[in-house]
Amino acid sequence: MDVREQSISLPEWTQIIDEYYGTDEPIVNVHAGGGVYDAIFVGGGAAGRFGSSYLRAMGGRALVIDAWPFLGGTCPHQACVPHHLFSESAALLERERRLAGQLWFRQEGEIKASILDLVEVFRKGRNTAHAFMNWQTKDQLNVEYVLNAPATVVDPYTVEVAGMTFRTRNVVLGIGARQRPLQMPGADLRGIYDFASLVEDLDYEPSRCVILGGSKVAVEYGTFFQAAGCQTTILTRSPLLRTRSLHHVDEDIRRYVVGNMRGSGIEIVEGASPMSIEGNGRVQKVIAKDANGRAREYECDFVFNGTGEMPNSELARKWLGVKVGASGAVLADTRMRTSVDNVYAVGDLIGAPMEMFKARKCGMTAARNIMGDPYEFDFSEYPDFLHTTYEMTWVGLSEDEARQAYPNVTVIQMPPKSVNPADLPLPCAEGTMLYAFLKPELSGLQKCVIDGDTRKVVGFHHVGYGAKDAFQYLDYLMRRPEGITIDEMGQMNELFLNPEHFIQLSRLRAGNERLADL
Ligand code: COM
Repeated sequence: MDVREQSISLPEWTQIIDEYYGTDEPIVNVHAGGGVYDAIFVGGGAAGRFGSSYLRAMGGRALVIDAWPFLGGTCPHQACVPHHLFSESAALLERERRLAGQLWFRQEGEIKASILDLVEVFRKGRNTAHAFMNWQTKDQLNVEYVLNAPATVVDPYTVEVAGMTFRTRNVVLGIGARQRPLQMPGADLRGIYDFASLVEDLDYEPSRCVILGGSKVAVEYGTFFQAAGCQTTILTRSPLLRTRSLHHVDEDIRRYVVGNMRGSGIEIVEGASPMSIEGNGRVQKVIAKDANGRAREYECDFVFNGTGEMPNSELARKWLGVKVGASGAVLADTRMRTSVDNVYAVGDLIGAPMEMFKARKCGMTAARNIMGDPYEFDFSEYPDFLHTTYEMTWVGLSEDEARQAYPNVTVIQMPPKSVNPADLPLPCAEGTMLYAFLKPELSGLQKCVIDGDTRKVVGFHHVGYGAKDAFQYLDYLMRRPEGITIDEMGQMNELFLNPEHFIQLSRLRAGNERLADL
């Protein structure tokens, strides 16, 4: 289908995507007249979409190719968007359960949700986001694309797709990552899912779940399954939320959150080594060694693989011979250049962190460099979040990390360390007001870590709801060369009540010449 000269509405795009999904009919949005592109982006996920748009904005000519009939990649199709739908549902369900029988809340026994129904709601709705991305990229951003057709990169200057050959000055590879498969007896049984196959293939209502792994995905999906009423066990080797990539998670925050996950009924088995999955065609149990080496059995009708993702580097290597690191990620420098001239790699393909901000900014970085602007992107530090029933958000150093780095560390914390959370309804923040009045110990936890000598904030940590937004800007303020001091925080104008009380708490201490904990 040639869409170049057509004006296609959003509902029409939704219909086209529905009809083309699973076919091999390409959707072609290519300007007439041929010519050479500045860059061909292979992969139309976040990195490809933002990279191509940026390149276009800088006056370049970009073509995006994707095997799916839509742009946006796994985020709206299988990853971030369903995860947020499920996590939001988990928070609502958990609130109902924790407050059951009070005010208008139903009795505990009545609270149950169908995982399958919610998956179906997502499947039905996801094409509207896909439609928007196709429409916006063509009609607003004026970027060319060929969709619903896999690309073949012949060399850094030639890409073939759907029987057409395109010439380019550069190739940008953004072909993503996929779930790492389980390697153990029984891994081929029915009833084993991951974040992608859950939304593609689930066709029954799970009632007993075992999660393998302790990744963010394991925690987030485990929380959702439990909240929906599906008894869940997480089998993890490392202590939960103590994997290497989560080193900035503060220990007080971790204990609070993991304690609450246990309080919601999730069984968390740390130090576990899964050995096999057993069943008769379908999963029936997982066998795992516990921390003492004893084999234990966990009955289930649903296994969720949360062991992490691996970059799709095989094709990149086969097409162009780009160098790949030990983790399987394509090696790219801070300008997204690979080992092969005029070949860039972006997004999940270059490894961790497999986060949206990194994907989009990698695409933008490649575009800037291709267009002659030698921009470098360092993503070694960044604000981060994950969902348990709560939203956890953090940026900068944990208290322990700060104490290793600075001799005088001051902490502002709510509730304060010396107070039993059950005795105090604070932080009583936006998003946790009902908890504050009905179950004070669930009102959240906030911590601000300060280098007492320079008075600069070196870490913010939050458990509650709605703080992600603030953390995007706190990250910027904290990471400026001049940083941000507690005194400057205390000068800011808060919109009271808010999800994170850092401004007003800072103001209480900012006047002190010698800082003290709060
Ligand atoms: C986000 C996809 S859902 S993209 O980054 O806007 O392309």
